[in-house]
Amino acid sequence: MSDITRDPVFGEVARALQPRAQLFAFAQRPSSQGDTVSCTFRFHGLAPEDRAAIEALPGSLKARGNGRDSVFCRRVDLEHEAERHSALRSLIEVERIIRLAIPPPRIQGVVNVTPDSFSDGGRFLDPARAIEHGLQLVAEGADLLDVGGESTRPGSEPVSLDEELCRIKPVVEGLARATKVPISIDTTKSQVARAALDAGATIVNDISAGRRDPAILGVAAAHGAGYVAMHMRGEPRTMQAAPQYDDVVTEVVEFLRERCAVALEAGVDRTKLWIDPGIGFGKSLEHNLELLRHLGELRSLGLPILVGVSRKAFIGKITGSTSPADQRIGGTAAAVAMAVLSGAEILRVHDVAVMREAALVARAIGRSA
Ligand code: HH2
Repeated sequence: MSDITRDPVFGEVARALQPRAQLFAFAQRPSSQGDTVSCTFRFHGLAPEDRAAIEALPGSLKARGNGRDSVFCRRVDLEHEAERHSALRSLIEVERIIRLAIPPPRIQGVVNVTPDSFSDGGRFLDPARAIEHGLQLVAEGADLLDVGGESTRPGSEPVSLDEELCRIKPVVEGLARATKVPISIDTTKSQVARAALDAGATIVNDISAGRRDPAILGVAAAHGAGYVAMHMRGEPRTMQAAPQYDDVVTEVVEFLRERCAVALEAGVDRTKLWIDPGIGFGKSLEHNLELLRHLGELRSLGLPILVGVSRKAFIGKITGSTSPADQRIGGTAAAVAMAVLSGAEILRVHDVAVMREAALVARAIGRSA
């Protein structure tokens, strides 16, 4: 077995296909006519029309698949110049199809109505200031707003129901009156979700994926609301105490698969269901990087991917900077751009104008004409 990225002919194309495609075999077999190589790519979450387009390519890769993943393989006689060229041409075409499938990014602006959020705690606790801030994010290009009344930063203490209701209700009401941009409510409590949906929110963003208060799923379903299921290991208060995984990517995918099945069972509309790997929620630096590197694997669930990297601690760990969290703008932009290229569709951010720019440029570079 040799590494295709080192092959002079296929290497460049194979590198360009990653991270949206995963090469998992490039076997070389000697034959009487010369060396025959067999290259195999696996693509996650390809839309049926993209898969059909790849299968229809002339002299193309043969496809097999298990319904979620599409596997393409092709045997090439390295001595045979024409065959080498046709294999390369089909890989280039595959790359074009994959790139065209990068979804347009949507920017979700964060409105934290809390005294203790990790990067902007206390700045928007006053409802009028929170509404003003939300409208400023809309002016900067936010496609949706995420209102939250409970900090979930590592080590944070839970907030009482009354306190959370009191924080978010006037803000959701005020924003829903003032803007047509959809509003999500960032909560794990069914009563808070219901109050926010009654006040004009249309999406429930639940970092516990329905485990803290299972009734939240029924509330989202009854309102015909959108629902974000996020992965978290443990609880915010303790989640960063030495999180352990055997294989973080597979475990997150399996967790989300299971929680989405529960949400659908409770009546949540599949077309309004989103998934989120939960960057920073019960994950070490290496776990976060591994998830961002292999974000494409979440596409196997066939649902839009939301990613929240904005200003998070892993960025400070990488840069070694001791500056306050709200200055992690360059690192956030880099992570947003990479997430877009890996297929993230909704980017949850604090700095809307800058991250919208980063996301749009990343997509334009990622797509080939
Ligand atoms: N991150 C935070 C809060 N809610 N929701 C989703 N779906 N995904 C995330 O990554 C996510 C989230 C943490 O960020 P922030 O709201 O700014 O901080 P705090 O929890 O301290 O209020």
